[in-house]
Formats: sequence, structure tokens, C-alpha cells
Amino acid sequence: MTVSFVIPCYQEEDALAALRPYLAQIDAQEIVFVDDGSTDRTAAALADIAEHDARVRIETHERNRGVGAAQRTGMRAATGDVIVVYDADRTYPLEDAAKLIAALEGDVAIATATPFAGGGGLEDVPAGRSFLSKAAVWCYRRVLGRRARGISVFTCAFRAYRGELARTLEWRSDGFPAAGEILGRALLAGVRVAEVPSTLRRRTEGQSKMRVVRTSLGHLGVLWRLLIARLFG
Ligand SMILES: Nc1nc2c(ncn2[C@@H]2O[C@H](COP(=O)(O)OP(=O)(O)O)[C@@H](O)[C@H]2O)c(=O)[nH]1
Ligand SMILES: [Mg+2]
Repeated sequence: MTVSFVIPCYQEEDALAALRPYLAQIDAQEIVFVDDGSTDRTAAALADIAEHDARVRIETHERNRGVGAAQRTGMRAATGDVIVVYDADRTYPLEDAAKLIAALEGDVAIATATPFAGGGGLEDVPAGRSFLSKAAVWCYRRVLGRRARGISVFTCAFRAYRGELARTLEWRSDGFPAAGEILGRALLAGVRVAEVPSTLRRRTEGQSKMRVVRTSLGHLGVLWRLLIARLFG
């Protein structure tokens, strides 16, 4: 079984410098970084990383298109039997990737990390952020009904996907709401999803690119589309 990591990056020169010593711990045949039109030294940092690690591939967007678009580019480009999506800021422990991969057993095709179920947690994460994530869970569960039973998070991007599924997934959102749209569409299509408890920590380098109002409105659009799909799809 081959594993590809997909790591979207936007203005992540500081996070990439901090991530670098950990790359050797990534148990994968391929690491696809998607530089989403960064204007800082992200491109130079990635080129340098690729020079020292033959597993690394770089996909580049000419202009910033958003983390959902970057995931789409990365997941289409990744060749592994399993694709792990991981944030450049290492806010989830890298070692939990192995648990996500192990959770893809039987007919489970997506395994998502969750801070909100047995043994997972939040450390030093702003209260507003966890409130928003929980509000999103409430909304997604209402819209998806029984298909979302047992799912405790929709906004976490740290997931393992079966490669054959990941390369065919389609979603419209180019921004942060893509995390919810991908999971919601998969659940509506009857894809089996497992959760793996993990701990989300506050970012230590660089800054979050998430904009609360924009992302919340984007989720509302996704929820509306999912509702239509559930009722008439
Ligand atoms: N490709 C791409 N990645 C992004 C963009 N915005 C954020 N990211 C990446 O997505 C991951 C999570 O973003 P972050 O800003 O930390 O958001 P937060 O964790 O929700 O606060 C990081 O790896 C970012 O570099 C974007 O516009 N394009
Ligand atoms: Mg982050």
C-alpha cells in the first residue's frame, strides 16, 4: 500500500521551516505540497525541501485560490492508494496520521481526525474557534440527518482517504468550507466514514488564514446545497 501526503500551503514560510525537521517522520512514498499563490518565501522553502527529499512534489497555483482548491489540486495529483491531507502548521500531531490510515479498514473510505470525540481534545485553541466548529457540527447533522450519525466534526481537514475515492470526489467550495462539503457529499453518497480522536493545538508559527465571517457564509452555502442534494438529489 502506497501513501501520499497532501499539504496545502499559503504564506507558510515560517510553518514550513518548523515542519522541515518532522518530514523524515512522514511515513509516505509521496508528499505533495500545494503552494497556493503564496507571495512570501513559501515557494523558495518548498523548492529547498524538494531538493533534499525525493518524495516531495510541488503543485503551484499562480494566484491564491483557497485551501479547498488547493486540496482538490493536491488530491488529483497524488498517486497513493491512501491520501492523507495534513495542515502545514502541524496543529494536529503528525503521528496520528498512522491511526487515520489504520482506520481505513473494511469499507471505510474516509477517516477524519476529531477533537470532539473520545480521547480527542483542544489545547489552547481560542474558544470562538471551537464554538464555530461545534455550531457547524450541529448544522451539518441537521441537514444530513441519519447519514451523519456518529460524526462529531465537519471542519477538520486532517483526514485519510482511499486514493481511488479521493481522486473522484467533487466539490464546489474553494475555501475552508470544502472540508464540510467533501464530508457531507461523501456521507450522502453512502461512503463509510470513521473518526479518530486527536488533539488540535494552537498554531505556533505563522498565522491562521481562516476568516470567520467568510468561512461561516461559505458553510451556509454548502449546507444549502447539501440540503437540496439530500431532498432532491
Ligand atoms: N493552499 C492553500 N492553503 C491554505 C489557504 N489558507 C490556508 N491554507 C492552508 O490550510 C492549512 C490550514 O490553514 P490555517 O490558516 O492554519 O487555518 P486554521 O487552521 O483553520 O486556522 C494550512 O496548511 C494553510 O497553509 C489557502 O488559501 N490556500
Ligand atoms: Mg491551522
